[in-house]
Amino acid sequence: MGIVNVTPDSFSDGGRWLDPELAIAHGLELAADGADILDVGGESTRPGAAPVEEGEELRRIIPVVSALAARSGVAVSVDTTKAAVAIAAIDAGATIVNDVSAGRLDPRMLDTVAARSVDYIAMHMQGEPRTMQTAPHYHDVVAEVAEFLLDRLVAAEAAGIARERIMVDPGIGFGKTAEHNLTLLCELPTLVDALSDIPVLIGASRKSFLGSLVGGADAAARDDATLATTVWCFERGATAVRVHDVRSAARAARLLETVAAVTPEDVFA
Ligand code: PMM
Repeated sequence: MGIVNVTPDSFSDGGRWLDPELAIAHGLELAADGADILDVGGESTRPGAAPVEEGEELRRIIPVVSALAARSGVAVSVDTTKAAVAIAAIDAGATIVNDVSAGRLDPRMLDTVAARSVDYIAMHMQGEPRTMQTAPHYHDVVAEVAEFLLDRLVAAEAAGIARERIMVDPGIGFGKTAEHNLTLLCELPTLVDALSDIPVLIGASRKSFLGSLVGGADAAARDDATLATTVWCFERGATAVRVHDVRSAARAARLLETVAAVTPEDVFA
């Protein structure tokens, strides 16, 4: 999943793609780089971010969703917590709703997704973006995140969203310390097991805990650490990763598939 942030304030690329034409060109490049999904968002969820009003969110993303749905040749997801924005994006061609609130911020979200028969990504977040990094606290972060996601799965299915349309995400960086993020990655197989057959998406790309682990003050310098994380996640049961640098992630995914499919004798014959 390639990230197309049409925001002035996302943490690593805020403002770069605010002009719709630039965002569209960027999305097309990510598709050419090997993205299977383009995730278009108009509201930053970085820690401390202010909420964006619905009209402004629509103004930012709809031209981008419609152009990418028509021209990219890959699926478009809309990164929003608002049912009205999801509806407009679906009408513009999006086929996936990526909801960082897992249906808790807008009571109409789950029904909307069910009625439109699109795919749904439910993410874990402790608190809300404005305050989530103030004092995140867990007794057992892996068990609590798994329990939350299983609860939201029940709610989504109760609303009428088919199970095979649902993907879940532990929400790296959303109400979590660096230690919580690292624990979720270390124990990814436990999380994947607890979620049985539900595909897991991981969004660690350029997040600040990677900088604190490997150094690299600016967000783009975290791409190397992101790539290592991508390989780790794919090897430990993740189905998808949400990344800024699609080219390297897609190459790594291809390599992993090739290595998994052959024996050394095949390679050196
Ligand atoms: N992270 C961000 C935004 N949306 N959606 C999902 N499903 N998972 C994430 O980890 C996630 C997300 C924040 O990162 P950005 O500012 O780079 O988009």
